[in-house]
Amino acid sequence: LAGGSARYVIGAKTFTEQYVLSALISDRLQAAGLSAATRAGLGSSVIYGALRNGDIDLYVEYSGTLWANQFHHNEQLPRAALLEALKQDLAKDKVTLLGELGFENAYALVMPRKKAEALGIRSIEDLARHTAQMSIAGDYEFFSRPEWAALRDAYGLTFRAQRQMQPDFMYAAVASGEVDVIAGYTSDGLIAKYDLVVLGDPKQAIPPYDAILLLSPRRADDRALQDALRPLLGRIDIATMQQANLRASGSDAESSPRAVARWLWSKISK
Ligand code: PBE
Repeated sequence: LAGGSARYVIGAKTFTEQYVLSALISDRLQAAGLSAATRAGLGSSVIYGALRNGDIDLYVEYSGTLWANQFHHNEQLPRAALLEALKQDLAKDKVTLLGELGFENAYALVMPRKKAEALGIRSIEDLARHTAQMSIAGDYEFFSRPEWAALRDAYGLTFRAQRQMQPDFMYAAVASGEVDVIAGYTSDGLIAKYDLVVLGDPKQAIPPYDAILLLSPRRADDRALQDALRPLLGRIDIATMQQANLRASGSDAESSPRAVARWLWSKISK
């Protein structure tokens, strides 16, 4: 969609959940009589800057992403404490954190359940003893992000091969044995569908990743916008988001981001 005459521009990153959530937001704005357009395909390294500059008006971010990548913190904090600390960073940029959607979408190391059981692997600590013989796949951002460096160094991970993949394809690749481990997303429904297991992170090297709604400085006092968005806050739990993402991974008409966004709204507005 072109941004031309629309009053509000919603930003979206480069994976399925973001297409669904931006469609959900767009529908909510339109239902409130506010015109909206979406600018998709903004990677994590540019989307926050676009919001701060006012090139986009709002988007869904994840707390740990900003914490590690934008504000360069390496301190480990629990979910609520990290959000509080993040608010201070955002306030300096005059960016509004309107609230949480209710679920986390964290990076997690994921592998087939059967293979993990056969090798006695339950945590990343267990995995570390095997990585010299293993390959790992991650999305196009993962291996250049500080979260990966922190994880690799905390556990001494030394994979023999490292591949970048479109996130939707990672699950089938690890299920079929094309790669041994993936850096998956915990809100993806495909983890359960392919009988994969999320490995524990006892050293808490991976931060919490609450999904949060951010508004540009220009929208800090925009009541109409904020009232339209408030019904989304705290309403999307992890099971519901996983179901939505699973629906969106299909290829029929019901799987389009807009169709899934409407399904999601029907679930959370009851
Ligand atoms: N995440 C996990 C990434 C992608 C998946 C939500 C933390 C991010 O967009 O920041």
